[in-house]
Amino acid sequence: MNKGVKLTLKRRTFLQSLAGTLAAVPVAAKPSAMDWQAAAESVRAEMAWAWRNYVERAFGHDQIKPVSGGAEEFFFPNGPGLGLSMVEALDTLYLMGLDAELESAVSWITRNLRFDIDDYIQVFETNIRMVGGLLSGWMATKDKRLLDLAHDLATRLMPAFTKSPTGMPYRFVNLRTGAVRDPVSFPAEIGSYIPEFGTLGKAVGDTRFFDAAKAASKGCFDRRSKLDLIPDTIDIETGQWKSRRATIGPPSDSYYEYLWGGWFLFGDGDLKKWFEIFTAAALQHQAVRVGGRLWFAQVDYETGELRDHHQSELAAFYAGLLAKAGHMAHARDYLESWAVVQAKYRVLPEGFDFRTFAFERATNELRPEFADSCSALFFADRSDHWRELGRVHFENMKATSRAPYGYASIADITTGPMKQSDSCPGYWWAEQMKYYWLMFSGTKRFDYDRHYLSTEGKVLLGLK
Ligand code: DMJ
Repeated sequence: MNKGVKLTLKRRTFLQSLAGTLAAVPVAAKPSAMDWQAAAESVRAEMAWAWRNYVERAFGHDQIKPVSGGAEEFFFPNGPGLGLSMVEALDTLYLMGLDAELESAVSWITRNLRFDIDDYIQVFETNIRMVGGLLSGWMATKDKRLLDLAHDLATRLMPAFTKSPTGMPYRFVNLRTGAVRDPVSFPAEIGSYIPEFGTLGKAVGDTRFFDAAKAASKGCFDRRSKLDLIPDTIDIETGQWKSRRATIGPPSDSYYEYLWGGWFLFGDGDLKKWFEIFTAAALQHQAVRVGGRLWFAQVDYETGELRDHHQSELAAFYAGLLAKAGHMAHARDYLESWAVVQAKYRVLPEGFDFRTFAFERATNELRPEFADSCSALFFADRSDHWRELGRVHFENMKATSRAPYGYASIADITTGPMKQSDSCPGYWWAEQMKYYWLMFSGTKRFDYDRHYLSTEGKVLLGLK
């Protein structure tokens, strides 16, 4: 059994626990007509309902299929399942005071989750989802078995770094043998390790994790152009760029996020400098105004020439990153641009042309980035405006994505009703449900003044 959660439950009755999760911190700067506690309870009720469905129909599998009630795996299509959704959910359950659910998740994980698997796994996704989830789960419960699992898993990822001639990791590693494959990679997949590896390294007293993660990020930084831009594709064996397209969106996005994160968590001055250099370059060369609205375009990394007007939904995270780093004017402007898209379509399209708003992809994979930025701006200035945008996001998601057995991605946002697809990505459990809850609830279990959430929404600092 999970000692950490048991101890937590012993200290509090259920009612104390419930009261303790709500209405503790005055998060709004001024009074508001909105009943935020009711909004928070609605989020919590949806989480508890979705969790019950996952337990009944997909427990231990990576993901529930919310339309049919089946299950599917994310990492290894033919199994084994790694209980991804429950690893993703750990700290969200804790923050919501869903302690019995948390206890059952920890119990399954500690009994069943083992990583001695003779198969290749994607290093980036494994880190942000599984290593990060186990670490924040450990912080929430104090159950050292979760830390041990994170340690074992991250150790199995390490050959992706140590076998690379440049220090930038291979994309896939065999968990049992340490064999590596796929040398053509992307900044996000190369540089999204510092918060998890640094946190783990501190906990187990091993600096090799942080050092490998930082060296990987440096690999991209050192290859920047004279404009301080990097393209989005590279061969990590030769160190040669394989594209000229610089973007703050995918597949580069969390590279920038983690430079800031590494600085914030560990006070590493190099990471701060690299982040500031790249942010100045993005604001100078990629920021574009159309009708007064701010967007971030793709440009040639050496000339700065505009390449296209595509805006990926995933780029919405950048408003939050700008806010965290203190660029509030740009952060506000960029999130307001996204608010216009939300008002127009209810659910953000995966991709569109920012001049015309024409769809490039009319799907939405149950994306959290808009809610992520709403929460980041709300934490920064406590304005109800941002959490109201987040509340609308939540209500729209409820109206369009709620399926018989959980929350579903949208296959087509242009149909009425919107066409759902039979999939619920793991990040749904880690990201938007947590962002809504934190914005609306004022839970005592979170430090609203000093915290760090990873790119996958894992709280690596600030759980109380
Ligand atoms: C999440 O897995 C992470 O936020 C990642 O960095 C990119 N976006 C997805 C969800 O859209």
